Amino acid sequence: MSRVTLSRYLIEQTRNHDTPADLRFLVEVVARACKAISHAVSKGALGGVLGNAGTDNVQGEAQKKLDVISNEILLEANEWGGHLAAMASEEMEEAYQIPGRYPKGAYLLLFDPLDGSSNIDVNVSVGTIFSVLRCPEGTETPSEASFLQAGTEQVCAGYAIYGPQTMLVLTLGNGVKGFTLDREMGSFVLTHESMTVPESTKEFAINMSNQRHWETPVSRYVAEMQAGATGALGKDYNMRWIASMVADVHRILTRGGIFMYPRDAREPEKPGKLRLMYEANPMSLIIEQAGGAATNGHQRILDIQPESLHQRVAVFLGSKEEVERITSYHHHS
Ligand code: AHM
Ligand code: MG
Repeated sequence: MSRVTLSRYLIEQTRNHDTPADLRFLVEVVARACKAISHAVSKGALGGVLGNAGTDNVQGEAQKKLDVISNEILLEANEWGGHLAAMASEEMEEAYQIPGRYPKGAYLLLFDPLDGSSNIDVNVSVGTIFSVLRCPEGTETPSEASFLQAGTEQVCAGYAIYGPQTMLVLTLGNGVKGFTLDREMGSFVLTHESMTVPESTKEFAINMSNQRHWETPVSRYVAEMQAGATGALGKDYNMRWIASMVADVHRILTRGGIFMYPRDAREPEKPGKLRLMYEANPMSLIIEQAGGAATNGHQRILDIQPESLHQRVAVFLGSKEEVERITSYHHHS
């Protein structure tokens, strides 16, 4: 059987599911940028790309060289094609306007250029997460407000994972497809036709070192999982924490599980560590499209009305049964 490349898949999407041609082009350009990031990441010490850039981003986090390089690659790849009205990134405080010398398009692109970057120097999987929204009609110069749309408005979401293999995982709103990068050919090839999250699981992911800062529902739930087969949940659980959301989510899309980054009492004014618009929303759309669920403990993440570009949110996502359980614990505490 002939191989289905990303390009062919996207053309067939246009033909059979009315995916607009400019959205198709947008995804191709993002995928091309991800190939370039994959190449830079894979060079490691040989490319002189490891270590800190010596700067902080808008969240006050030290930027790695590869955070900055990945951000540049995505901006440069996407600014000239005429498919975007503006971009927003974890690494930039304000929206990035398309330079006046290029035409503007109908979409807004948001991304975390290199998620899990604390893992770069130790050679563990990292990734790029992206989300696509429509630019509100009649917007001359998109402002922060143009981006503040609920996750349900996303027309496309995806991530690239740079691990033993580089993969692109994508949803255009009709299921989740996985493409593996064929490095010799330089193309993404459809290898995972329909990625689904099993409804129940025996695996959880959370940073246990923050246990003393958790709220009651999370403490109760994790204690029940740790109690094992003789406890309230009646089964033995396994735990994994990669500290790279793309890698944790990728595992959940492959064999199920629940991922949690709860609200944290250390910084009460910040509801969680992860960012709503370019981490939680795209991952939630992918997880829901794969049959899983995603909430902030109280409501569906995709229903949250964003209030700012870099807003943080508590995240519980993965196998439906477990996400429903931890959400119900929040409702009854
Ligand atoms: P980043 O976007 O700065 O890399 O931060 C997000 C990452 C996620 O990939 C991961 O789930 C989390 O931070 C790990 O946090 P911690 O180091 O607190 O375990
Ligand atoms: Mg991130």
